[in-house]
Amino acid sequence: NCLNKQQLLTAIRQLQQVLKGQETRFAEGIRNMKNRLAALQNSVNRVGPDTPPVSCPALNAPLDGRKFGSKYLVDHEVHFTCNPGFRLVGPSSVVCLPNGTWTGEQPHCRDMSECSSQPCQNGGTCVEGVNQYKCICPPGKTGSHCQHQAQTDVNECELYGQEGRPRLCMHTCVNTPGSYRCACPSGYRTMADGKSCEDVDECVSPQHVCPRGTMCINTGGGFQCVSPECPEGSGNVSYVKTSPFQCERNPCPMESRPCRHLPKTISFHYLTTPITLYRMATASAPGRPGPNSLRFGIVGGNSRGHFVMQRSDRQTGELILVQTLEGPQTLEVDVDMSEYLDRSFQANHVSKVTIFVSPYDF
Ligand SMILES: [Ca+2]
Repeated sequence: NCLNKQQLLTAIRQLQQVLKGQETRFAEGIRNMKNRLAALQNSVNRVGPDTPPVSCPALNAPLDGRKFGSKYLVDHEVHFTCNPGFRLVGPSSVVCLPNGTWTGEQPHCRDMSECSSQPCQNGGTCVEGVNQYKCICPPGKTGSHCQHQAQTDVNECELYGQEGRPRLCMHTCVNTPGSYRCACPSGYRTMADGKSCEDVDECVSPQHVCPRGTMCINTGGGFQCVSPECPEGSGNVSYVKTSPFQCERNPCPMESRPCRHLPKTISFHYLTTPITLYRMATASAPGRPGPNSLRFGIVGGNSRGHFVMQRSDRQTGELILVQTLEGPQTLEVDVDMSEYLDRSFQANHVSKVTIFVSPYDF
């Protein structure tokens, strides 16, 4: 049943035509495809800039740790853990944001042994603690990491507080690292030399320190409010206040001897320590002869043993301190001065002296 030559040639021509048709359609298909690609390219170019990325940068597992999650698309999470003996520093999980970034930095794993980072300086020895390490510093070093040069402080207060040495401070010496400072007790201020203490005069302060009707007396370390009162009159004797610190007896009836022996004047004096002394003297009234004899004495108060009254010249008596005073305390002493004319008693005057003794020797 073999084809003859003529039949075979006809079959070959037919097959050639089929192939040519195929070739034409194939070429058409290619052309079509090219046109579509060109159109697509044009439309893509028209869209403009690139659309934002929809995935985040790749992440690595931390050194000495593990990473869970391998999708880096928006809203996907990646988790991290550390191997035993290490702790995570940083977030344990991150999320990919629509802007193509993660919600946090990639964490890392740190050796739980704090001393492994050799935090102690200058040859300090690191000792592991429960939650933190401690540095044991060599001599001459100090600080949490042995980072400071240790100060060798001299306690000036102790040094100069010894017998026979000059005193550094009037009151209290306070040692400070590398130096010292002086402190004053309350009611005193430190003076410009930084060592001496000076009393604060509360009585000159603008706001009223004493209640109405009283007088302010400045004392060492404080102040007192005083209201000197004249003695109550009785019978035909009466006193009148002639100044804030002075009382005078009204004239006595001619024949009243007891009245004449009561003080003609009473004055009030307030002293603060350190006490020098108190002087009492007489002055003659103009046009009238003064007394030609005076007698002084202590007639009252709570401190007779501390003082004596002695004459310093014809007209003056001095109140003299004869015992050491320990403060704080308040002493009162009433000093009397009697005037005589030709050995005949004329009048006497009383000074009521109040002494406020401060607790300090300055
Ligand atoms: Ca004062």
